Amino acid sequence: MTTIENPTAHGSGNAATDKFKSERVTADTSVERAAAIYKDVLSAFKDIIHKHEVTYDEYRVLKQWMIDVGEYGEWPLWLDVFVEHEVEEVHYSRKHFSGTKGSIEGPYYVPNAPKLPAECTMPMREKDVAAAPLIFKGQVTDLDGNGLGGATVELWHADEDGFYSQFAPGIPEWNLRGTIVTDEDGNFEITTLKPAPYQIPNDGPTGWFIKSYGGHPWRPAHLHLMVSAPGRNSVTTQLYFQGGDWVDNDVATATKPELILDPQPNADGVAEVTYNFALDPEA
Ligand code: MBD
Ligand code: FE
Repeated sequence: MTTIENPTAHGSGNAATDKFKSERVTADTSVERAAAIYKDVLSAFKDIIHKHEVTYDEYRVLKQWMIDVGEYGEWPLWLDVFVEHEVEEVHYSRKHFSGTKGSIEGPYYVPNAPKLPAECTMPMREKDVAAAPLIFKGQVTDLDGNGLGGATVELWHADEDGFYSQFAPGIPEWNLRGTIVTDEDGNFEITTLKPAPYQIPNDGPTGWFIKSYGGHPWRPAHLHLMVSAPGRNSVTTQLYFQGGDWVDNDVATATKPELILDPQPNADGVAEVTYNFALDPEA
């Protein structure tokens, strides 16, 4: 694991790049399919260059920027913010899924977070305990509503300052990360904290890119989840908060109306919400 010296785009970017590189990925794309895709990519580039009469200066700035993105380790960040959403939509629709909607994984998932029982509190520091607590409960089921005992709910999210463990310095390795195992009826009840709206790291080339077109770097407050059970399709998704800032204007365009929580105070005054996950059969 890389040591992150600064909570900067460069620091988190390098950590995300190292994590991604640790797994060598492949795809079983045929030569014909590769040819069709690359031809369309290049043809789209060609059309854009002609349509906007792109200048040599602009071309060189692009080249320099792409080199910078790589050197800062920001390809996972930039791609997941600006491109992953489209791939996720296609993934969900081409398999004709009808269970819980997915959303993008983003650059900060880490597999194999420590296992936690169905009723649990997320690993957190004192400063996290002092933040706004959230009780998040629900059931993992199949498409007919049958509970799936022993399903896993992997949950990871940022702290109040917008930092993810393993991608910012000085945070315990598995802070606000866990693999929750549902009880025999598929239920879980997790105590965590309500994350705050989140600025993607923007002091590097991804931030320069956003500034260059007058955009903003914000994502709404969100929980990341990966829900799995034997024989079922795993769903990678995110949950957001009703009425929260940036829910309607996410830089990563990854919100969906089905993925919005509306926690209410329980008898103890703690924000509590129920959200159930329905998993499609394995595709
Ligand atoms: C995040 O936390 C995130 O969820 C995405 C999609 C991109 C950057 C940081
Ligand atoms: Fe995130």
